[in-house]
Amino acid sequence: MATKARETKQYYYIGLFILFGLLIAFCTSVVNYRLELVSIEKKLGQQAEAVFQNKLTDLESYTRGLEDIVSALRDNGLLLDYLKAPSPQGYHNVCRFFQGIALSHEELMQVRYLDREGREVVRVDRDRGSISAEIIPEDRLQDKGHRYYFIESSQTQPYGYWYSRLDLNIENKKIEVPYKPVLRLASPLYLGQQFQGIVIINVHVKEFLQKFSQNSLFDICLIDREGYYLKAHQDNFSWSRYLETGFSVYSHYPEQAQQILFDEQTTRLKAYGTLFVGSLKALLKKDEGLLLLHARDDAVQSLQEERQRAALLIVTIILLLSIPLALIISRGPVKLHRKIAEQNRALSESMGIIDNNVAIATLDLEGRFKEGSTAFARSLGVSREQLTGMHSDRLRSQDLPGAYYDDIWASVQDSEAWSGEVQYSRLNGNCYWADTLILPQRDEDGELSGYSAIYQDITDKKRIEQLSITDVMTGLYNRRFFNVVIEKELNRARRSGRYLAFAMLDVDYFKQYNDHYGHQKGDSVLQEVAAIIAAKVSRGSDACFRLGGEEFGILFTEVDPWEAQKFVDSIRLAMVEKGIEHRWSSVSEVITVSLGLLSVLPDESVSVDLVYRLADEALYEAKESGRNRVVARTLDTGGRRTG
Ligand code: GH3
Ligand code: MG
Ligand code: MG
Repeated sequence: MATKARETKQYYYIGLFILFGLLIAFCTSVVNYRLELVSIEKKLGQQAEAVFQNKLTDLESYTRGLEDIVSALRDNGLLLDYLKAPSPQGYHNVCRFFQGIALSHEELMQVRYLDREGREVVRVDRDRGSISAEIIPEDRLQDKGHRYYFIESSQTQPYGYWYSRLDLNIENKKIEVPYKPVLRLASPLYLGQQFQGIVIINVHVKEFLQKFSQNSLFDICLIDREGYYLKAHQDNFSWSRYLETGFSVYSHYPEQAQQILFDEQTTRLKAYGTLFVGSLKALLKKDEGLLLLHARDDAVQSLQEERQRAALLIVTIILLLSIPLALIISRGPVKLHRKIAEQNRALSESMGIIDNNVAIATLDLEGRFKEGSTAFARSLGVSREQLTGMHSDRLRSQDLPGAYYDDIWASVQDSEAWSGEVQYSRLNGNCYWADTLILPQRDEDGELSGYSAIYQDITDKKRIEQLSITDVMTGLYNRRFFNVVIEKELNRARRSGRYLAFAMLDVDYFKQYNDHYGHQKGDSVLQEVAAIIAAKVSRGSDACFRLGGEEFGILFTEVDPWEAQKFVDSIRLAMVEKGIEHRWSSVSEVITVSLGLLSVLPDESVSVDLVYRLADEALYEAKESGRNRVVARTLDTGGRRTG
């Protein structure tokens, strides 16, 4: 049973430690998760920045490639020769060169040279992906002098480049379907200081934009400065300005739109939660567009999952660590617990032994029992519950004066501890003697708060003691006890300066009584005599003894020898009054007694023997002078004897 309990306790501690580990793991995971959430945004920001820079590079190298094409057309010798000295052969050569260039780049839709008035001079058209490029014959060449691209590009500085807006190709004043996103790039041509015309290419940018807007982490959109989509990751949003679909940052990001469009744009990305915005101003010359990078939900989720997996891993590691750790750590408390349990058991065993065998009790300041041991309750014949709250005065013996107990309490309150043999009365009236130790109890401030008492039952000892000092036949104290008491009383009288009175009593003609009435009747006479003496001697300080045979002793303190004599004589008279027939007595019809009394005011010189002898002499005199009388003597400290 005990082993099982111990094991349970061990599991309890192990469980507790694991729980503790779990709690820590949980807390760190929560903290970690919170931190990770912040770092997800941070990480997204970093990735967006990287993607953005990549895209800028892509765009830059793309436009540089286009510029290279334009510069190759503009600066080539065939065109310059033709302009300096026009000839049909020169024109043909230029056309073939332009055709060659057009065929060399898939995305070129149109390659032209316009003269200073804006008339098309050389024009090569090519359908995207087609293996042929058509040189447009002179009769189909048009005048583009009024078109915005000619006007704007012709005003560009020499060797500079002009970019058109990014828009959809229009064929016969209608947006060509399928949509063809087109970018025009032109450069003016000078001979010396003389403006000659422009070289212009139409680039089909669909494929480039397709690639440009692709990314695994972000949905990438290009918008113009009004917030309309140029190229969106979802095709139906694209070209919203031209198709008038109404899609814009206002419809997709109503809360951030204002900020996105009107915040000052720098080359760095700006974050709006999981949306990042960067400016393409430096590259898209005409379209001061913005690049939107919106973190894809699946990308964010996979980042979060990655974090969750990390958190889970931490929890698992902590758990795995905490189990063996818990096992190791819990050993200490388990051992400690066992030790404490063992000691508790030993202690409660001891307490049980004490409770059952030692009579102890605590009392309040009024003398009421607060608590008492089983042994104490048992010795009083009550239950522990009955004892609690009971006043200790209920244990006072009726045979003793109240002052006897009051004195004890007075000295307990005066001193640190009190001990002594005390006679109590059990609740059923039986006598209970206890060697009593009373200790005051003090509270934290040192104030008296009550008492604790230890009682050792000495009733039996007292009974034996009583027996050893009692005369069996008469119930009075015996001669042996007289010897002890007289010594003490003599000392006490020496200290107090009060008279000690000692009377010796002897039955008159008792031999005759025995002879005629029988020994048994003689015994009962002696018992009667004892009863009469005992009834007279009732004060606590007085005592009477059977000194031997039909001789009795009475010890009492009396201030006045005359009073002492009167008292002793009252005993003699009580004996006569008792009227026990004694026809063989020479002094009376009834039993009479003679008494010798000594009242002594003793000093050191007065011995027990002297007291005894003088009292005996007085008794002898009482006998000699006729019996049934008292002869009194007084001895004061000077040793004077008076009759
Ligand atoms: P006196 O008046 O001089 O004292 O004469 P007395 O006969 O009383 O004196 P004595 O000393 O000669 O006799 C004492 C008698 O007391 C002797 C004895 O038989 C009797 N006696 C002593 N002890 C006991 C006792 O315990 N029981 C009985 N029944 N008699 C006792
Ligand atoms: Mg005698
Ligand atoms: Mg006698």
